[in-house]
Parts: sequence; C-alpha cells; structure tokens
Amino acid sequence: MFERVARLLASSGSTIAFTGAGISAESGIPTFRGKDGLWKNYKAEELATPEAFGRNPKLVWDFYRWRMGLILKARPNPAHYALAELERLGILTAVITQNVDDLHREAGSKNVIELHGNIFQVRCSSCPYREDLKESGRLEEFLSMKGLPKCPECGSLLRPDVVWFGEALPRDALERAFGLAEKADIVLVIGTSGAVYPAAYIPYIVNERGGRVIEVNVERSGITPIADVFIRGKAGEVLPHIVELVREVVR
Ligand code: BV8
Ligand code: ZN
Repeated sequence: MFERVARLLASSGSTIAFTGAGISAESGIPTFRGKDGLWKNYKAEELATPEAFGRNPKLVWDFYRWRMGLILKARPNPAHYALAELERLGILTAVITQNVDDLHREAGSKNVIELHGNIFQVRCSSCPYREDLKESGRLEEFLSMKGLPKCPECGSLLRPDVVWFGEALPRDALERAFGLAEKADIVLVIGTSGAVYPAAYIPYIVNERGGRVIEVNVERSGITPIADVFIRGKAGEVLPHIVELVREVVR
C-alpha cells in the first residue's frame, strides 16, 4: 500500500494536502473532537463563536490565550516536515489547512492556505485594524495581559483573527483552495474528522473531479467513505515513511 501511494505521488501532476488538528496532535496540541480535545469543561464549538465572544469576551480570550501558550511551546512534528519535503521535491503544490497553529509554515512549507485563520493574528471587532503578534513583537504582552486587549486605533475590543462557527471563511483563501482542489489529481487528507464545513468540501471536490483521495488518520473519519486509500496510523509515523519511498522513486 505504501509503495502504491509513493508511486501515485511521484507520478502525480498536482497533489495538494488537506490537514486538520490531527496532524498537530503529535506536537502536543489537543484536537477538537478527540478525548483530550475538550478545553476544561467547554467544547470549542461553544467558545469559537461570535456569540460567545459577545457574551463573555474574557472567557473566549482565556481560551485563546491558553491555546496560544500551548501552541508556542509546540514544535512541528515529522508529519509537518514530511509535507514540507514533498513541496521541496516538487510533488506537493500546497497545504490547505484548517489549523490555526502556524506549524506548517514553521516546518518550512511555503504555499500554505489557512482556511480558518491564524491564532497569532488579531483584528479589531469594529475597524479594519489587524496585527500579527509575532511580527509586532507584542505576543508576550498579549499572553500576560490580564484585561481585554483594545484596538490602538479605535479602542474597541480586539479579537483573534480566526474564523468562528457561523462566520464566513476568508474569501481569497477559500477560492484559492477550491481552485486547487478542482485541478488536483491527488489530495492527501491528514488528521481531520471531516466534520467542519465548508472546509470539508475540499476532498469531495477532488473526488468528484476524478482525483484520488488518500487519507491518513488514526481512525475512520467523515472523509473515509470517499477515500481511495485509507492508511490507519499516526501522521507523524506514516508521512515520513511515505516520503522515504517517494524519494526512492523520484531518485
Ligand atoms: C460557515 C477556527 C456560514 C477557530 C474552526 C455546511 C456548509 C457550511 C457551513 C456548515 C455546514 N454545516 C454546518 C455548518 C456550520 C459549521 C460547521 O461545519 N459545523 C460543524 C461542527 C457541523 N461551519 C461553520 O460555521 C463555518 N462557517 O459556514 O459560515 C456563512 C457563510 C457565509 C457567510 C456567513 C456565514 C466556519 C467553520 C470554521 C470554525 N472554526 N477553527 C479555532 O481553531 O479556534 S473549526 C475547528 O474544527 C478547527 O479549525 C479544526 O481544525 C476544525 C475541524 O476539526 P479537525 O481539524 O478535523 O479536528 P478534529 O478534532 O475534529 O479531528 C481530528 C482528527 O485527527 C480526528 O479524525 C482524529 O482521528 C485524527 N487524529 C488524531 N490524532 C492523529 C490523527 N490523525 C493522524 N495522526 C494523529 N496522530
Ligand atoms: Zn479598531
């Protein structure tokens, strides 16, 4: 099976990867729907919403500051590096991710499409002000801040620049992702339950256009029914193995 996948990848005209929280699980970041996924006694769906932020901005900021702290301590794992290597080998065109943890870029992937935003970016809840906390150097200040962050332009509340439930995805990211899916002859689906839309349409678009869906997950997911190949295993173990074999084939 692994050899077959390596040959398919090596001969593919355009392969994309579609990743979810599972690819970062081995970096120590809890997934959303796994047993370790719950944050204290809340579910992300209840916190990652504009309503929750309107009702209790402090609780939502506590949730995001907790996750920022976790993610800052996390390092990319071999799965992230394997995808960056596939891009360097000229096999992977882009990584389309639902994750907000920035680990694909940290691992060296260049063409990364973040469908749900990035946890280290903030924006104003009323004016167009945006800030990348890593670039502005204000990350530590944000993490240790007791009160609520205010916009330096207009004084309104700042919010994480991520897509909450009920919010539209960034149009340019979604259009680029759907455009790539329409042209892809392989989509590598890594570590996603396939529960969240419209992101989860990506593998379906590739499948409907006759492309192949190759899934890596520790258990079956909402995508498995349309997967041509399903590899049950941890992304951090399976992907480096596949890249090893691809290097043999393209040598
Ligand atoms: C919208 C950012 C409308 C925040 C997140 C149909 C069409 C359109 C919308 C909907 C629809 N049906 C329902 C909706 C509403 C909703 C939705 O999909 N709800 C679901 C829960 C039913 N969708 C929305 O609200 C979206 N917005 O549609 O707005 C609209 C349109 C126009 C104009 C106005 C409004 C917005 C959705 C985005 C929400 N934001 N995140 C943050 O991160 O804080 S979603 C959140 O879930 C994360 O991004 C996460 O990545 C994503 C999906 O979860 P997964 O990544 O798959 O993670 P999960 O834990 O579920 O699974 C992990 C998997 O990994 C598991 O399968 C596990 O087995 C596996 N795994 C674990 N360890 C490993 C592993 N695999 C490999 N190796 C391992 N080691
Ligand atoms: Zn503002």
